[in-house]
Amino acid sequence: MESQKRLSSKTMAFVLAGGRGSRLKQLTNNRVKPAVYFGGKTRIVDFALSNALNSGIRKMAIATQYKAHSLIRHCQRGWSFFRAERNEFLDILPASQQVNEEKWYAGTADAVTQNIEIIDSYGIEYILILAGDHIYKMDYEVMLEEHVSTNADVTVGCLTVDREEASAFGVMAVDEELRVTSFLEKPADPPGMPGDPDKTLASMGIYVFKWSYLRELLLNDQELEGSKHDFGGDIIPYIVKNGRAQAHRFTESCVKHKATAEAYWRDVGTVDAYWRANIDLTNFDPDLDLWDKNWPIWTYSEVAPPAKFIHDEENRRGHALSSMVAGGCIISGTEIRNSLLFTNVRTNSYAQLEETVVLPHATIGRHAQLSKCVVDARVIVPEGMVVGEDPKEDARFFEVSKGGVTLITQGMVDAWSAA
Ligand code: ADQ
Ligand code: ADP
Repeated sequence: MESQKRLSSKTMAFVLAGGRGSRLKQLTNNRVKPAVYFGGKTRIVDFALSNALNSGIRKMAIATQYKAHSLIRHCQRGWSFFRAERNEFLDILPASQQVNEEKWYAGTADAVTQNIEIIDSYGIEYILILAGDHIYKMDYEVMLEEHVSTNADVTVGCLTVDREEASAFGVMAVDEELRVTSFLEKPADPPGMPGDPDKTLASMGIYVFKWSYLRELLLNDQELEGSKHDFGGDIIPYIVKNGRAQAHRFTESCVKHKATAEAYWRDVGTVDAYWRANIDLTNFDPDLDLWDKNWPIWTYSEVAPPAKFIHDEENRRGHALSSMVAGGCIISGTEIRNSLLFTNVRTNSYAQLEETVVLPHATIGRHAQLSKCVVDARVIVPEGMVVGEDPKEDARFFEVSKGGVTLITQGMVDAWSAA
């Protein structure tokens, strides 16, 4: 019977993946933020896509714009298992000047508007707008059910954040029934919550709409003078004033591995937050459980043999303590602590890694010592390079964050070598 069908089967997930993520500095020089590696095997976008898949959604599209090659290649390799004959798919929608030859995607809403005809052809009833750049596990079916039962025009996913961080978010006030009564996009001085002045209710940037409703609104928005065609800046505030916007609390739908775990959601938009979230995975009991068989994070992963740890010829032990080491790595005579190594990393004798994230295919030379670093993919760290002991010296060549994390790219290493 149609009425008993899960709502996810009538829904498409539309993933916004066009924004660069410039606060990740040189990590997004050549790839957009959703394509940045996270967690040893996966990329950031895999979390939103896996949530959609695990929630039962089988129709997905990704809108891309900035430096999309790495993201498109990843999706083609890792997310191509949908079956067209069952009307399942993941469509990649590059900004291709669909409606107007002078126009790329202006704002996030415009990324949907420019694909209206394509979305019409999917025959869906609901559309779930997602951002491709957050790390979290969430069952979207719960949010869809709330959307339908409250009869809202839009349902906005929300969570509480510290008031001092809230100016990076859409900030809202709600009544007892969670109806949104005001919405301010990135206010300079965000209001606190009633009864909890140090916290603010923030939008996660994810929204559910009935497609027919959003479609009309988008066409209307095209005509509105002054609109930047942005969900957070224009569309949501418009509905709060002229329609019915409901808030959905993330704590109701987040997928936890145990009752006492935190409701985990991270933006990982800065080098500090990115480093912290990766290194936290090496904790004894991390809040983000990548081992949960009931909510797997799907990805494309290179075929590689198991990680190998070797004594070198001078009897130097290659070992990793409280760390995660992906397949294809060869740890030869290196001491590794509280670090995360992605696929196919090579490390050499007398090198030491401490609280360091090493992206795929990087090489760590002999006697190199890295502490609190993020090493970009394919970087060759030369013999004897020491980073993390003298922040002032490090800042001459490398990108040192406010929190004291050093980002190392090949260009920076070349400058260091030339000096
Ligand atoms: P931001 O994340 O700052 O705020 P934005 O920069 O528009 O908003 O990015 C949202 C998503 O859209 C990202 O995944 C980005 O990659 C993508 N994107 C940006 N421009 C795009 C374009 N032109 N085409 C396609 N994709 C694009 C939003 C909301 C806030 C909310 C936060 C939560 O606006 O209200 O609080 O998300 O992080
Ligand atoms: P990924 O992010 O998939 O690991 P890489 O780190 O190899 O990919 O590169 C990031 C992006 O930059 C990719 O889209 C790649 O094609 C592109 N790229 C890498 N090297 C060059 C280059 N020399 N010239 C132009 N584009 C490049």
